[in-house]
This record gives sequence, structure tokens and C-alpha cells, in this order.
Amino acid sequence: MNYSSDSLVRARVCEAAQEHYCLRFGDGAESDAVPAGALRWSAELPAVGDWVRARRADAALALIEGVEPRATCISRQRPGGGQQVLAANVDLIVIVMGLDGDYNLRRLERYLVLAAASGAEAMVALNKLDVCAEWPARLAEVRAITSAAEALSAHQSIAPIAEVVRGRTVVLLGSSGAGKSTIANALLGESRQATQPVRESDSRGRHTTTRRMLIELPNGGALIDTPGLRELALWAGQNSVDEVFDGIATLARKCRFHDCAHAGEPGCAVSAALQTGELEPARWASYQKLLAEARYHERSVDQRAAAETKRKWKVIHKAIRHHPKYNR
Ligand SMILES: Nc1nc2c(ncn2[C@@H]2O[C@H](COP(=O)(O)OP(=O)(O)OP(=O)(O)O)[C@@H](O)[C@H]2O)c(=O)[nH]1
Ligand SMILES: [Mg+2]
Ligand SMILES: [Zn+2]
Repeated sequence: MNYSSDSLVRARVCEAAQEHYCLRFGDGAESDAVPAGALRWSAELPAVGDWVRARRADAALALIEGVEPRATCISRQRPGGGQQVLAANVDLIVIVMGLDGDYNLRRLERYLVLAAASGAEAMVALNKLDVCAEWPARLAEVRAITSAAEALSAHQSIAPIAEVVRGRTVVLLGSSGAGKSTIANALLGESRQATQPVRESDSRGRHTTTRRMLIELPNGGALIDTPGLRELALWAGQNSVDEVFDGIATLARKCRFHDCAHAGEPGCAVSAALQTGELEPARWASYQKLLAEARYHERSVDQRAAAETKRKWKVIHKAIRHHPKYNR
């Protein structure tokens, strides 16, 4: 076997699911892959979009030896707790939301916070304008939350997003049935990804896409289609929330007391804005909810880090105690 370093090649992870990986190499070849021993025990397992160093054991299998540092990283809290990296090294996150029953500004805000924490740029694609006569009003509503938003019908034309996507690594995020795979197919110019009609009663999708997959785009760049997420617990700090709710964060700093709890204190700018209607109660509630979640996340990450440091030192101390030099 050849262990020389020049047999290590750079590759990109195009699929990552439970110990099974698929890599794409510079020459366009794809191969199944498994993490090498050392990597298997590290916390940082590769995610879709990662750049890795791999050794091609044979034509059918590669060994992943290391993961390159990530330029951006989209994470959520795994339903059972802990970090789940949804995609790495993404330039642009396209949050896809249907203009049918899927339309929900509060959920959109949650996606925006997740995007803000990732380091990637984000835009909103309001899909299915063909089934929603009041789409211009809804687009205006979304643009009041984030300026980077376009309305389109993936069945008619993807022109509104085709330009921003060109040449970059793009991930499509959104609920099941929002039309992510339909948009992916339109961008690819072929029906590669399976799609399925949504339930008529409530526009809910049928979780058609089951794996996150990176697909090369014909004009350069890459596209990651993802399964619709049922849950989206934040893996983000307070900064990301304040970034998305920029106006509210600024407003709250105008309260008379710097530690104002916005609960009826005199000179509270938030209460005043709620009273005049300048601040929508639902948006204020959404901000508070996400901020509380982000605070909780920050605390739990701190605790986890402290526990991890303690564990590491325990291992080191034990190793030192058992080292022959100290047992002479
Ligand atoms: N009317 C209309 N239907 C659309 C549009 N875009 C997608 N659809 C339909 O919406 C349904 C769901 O689309 P998919 O692309 O499968 O949705 P998805 O987001 O990939 O869903 P999951 O893979 O389950 O996460 C399909 O029947 C699509 O044909 C659109 O612009 N207008
Ligand atoms: Mg899909
Ligand atoms: Zn206040």
C-alpha cells in the first residue's frame, strides 16, 4: 500500500449520510468513501459541500483523511441535541417558501437567523406565484423583513434567481413541498430530482427528497438540494438574531433604561412602537422567542465546551500518571 502524501487528493463531498460518503474529484470522477480511522473518532465528520483530502484505495472506494476548514457552515440543532451541519462551504442560501399554504413569515425569520449564523449570503425565493394572486403584496411583506427576496414560479421561469446563482455553491432550504427540487431541476435544465405534489388541504409536502446532495451546475457552480426540514431548532447566537431583526434591536436600544425589559417600564421605545403600530406584535414576539432560543443555545454551547475541556484534561492527566517517566 502506498502511504506517501502525494497520493492524497482534494475532493468535494457530494453526499454525506450515516457513515456513507460520496466524493467528487477534480477530474469529475465520483467515488464512495469512508472516513479514515483517525477522522472517524473526531467530532468533525465531513458534511455535504466539504473539501476533503482523500486517498483512493481503489476505483470504488476512497478514504477520507482530513477535512479542510470551512468557509461557511450551515447548522441546526439536531432533533436529539447537538450540532448538525446541513451544508458546508455554501456561498448562497436560497430559502424557498411557497406562496400557497407554506407561506409563513415567522418560519422565514427562523431560516434567516440560521442563515445569518452560517456566514453565507441568503436570499428568499417566494415560489408558486402562479397560485397566489396577491403575490406582489406578499413579496413586499417579505422585503420588509429582508431586501434580498424574489417571487417566481418554478413552473414558468427561474429567471429571477438564475443570475445570482451562477457560478456559486448554492443550497436550497425550505419546507417539504416548497418546490426546492423543482427549482433544482429548472436550474439544471433536466429532471434529475424527483418531485411530488403537495397535500391539497394544507400544501404540505411528502418529504420526497431524502438526502442532501451536491450536484454540479452546467454553467459552473454547484447546487445542494435538501430534504424539507420538519424542525429547525437554532444553532445560532444572539448576534445572528439581532442581525435579522436589525430594526428591532436598534429600537430596543432607544429605551430610557439600558436594561429595559420592555414590560411596561417608563420610556420604553418598544412599548411605544407597539402602541403606535410601528412594530407588529407578531414580529416582536418572534424576535423575543428566537432571542431566548439563541441565548439558551449560547449557554449550552458554553457548558458543552467547558465539559469537553474538563474531559480532555482528565485524559491528559491520566496519561501522565500512567507514563513510565512518572512511575519510576
Ligand atoms: N403551482 C406550482 N407548483 C409548483 C411550483 N414549483 C413546484 N411546484 C409543485 O410543488 C410540488 C412540490 O415540489 P417539490 O419540488 O417536490 O418540493 P420540495 O421542496 O423539493 O419538497 P421535498 O423534497 O419534500 O422537501 C410539486 O408538485 C411541484 O410540481 C410552482 O411554481 N407553481
Ligand atoms: Mg425535494
Ligand atoms: Zn424597552
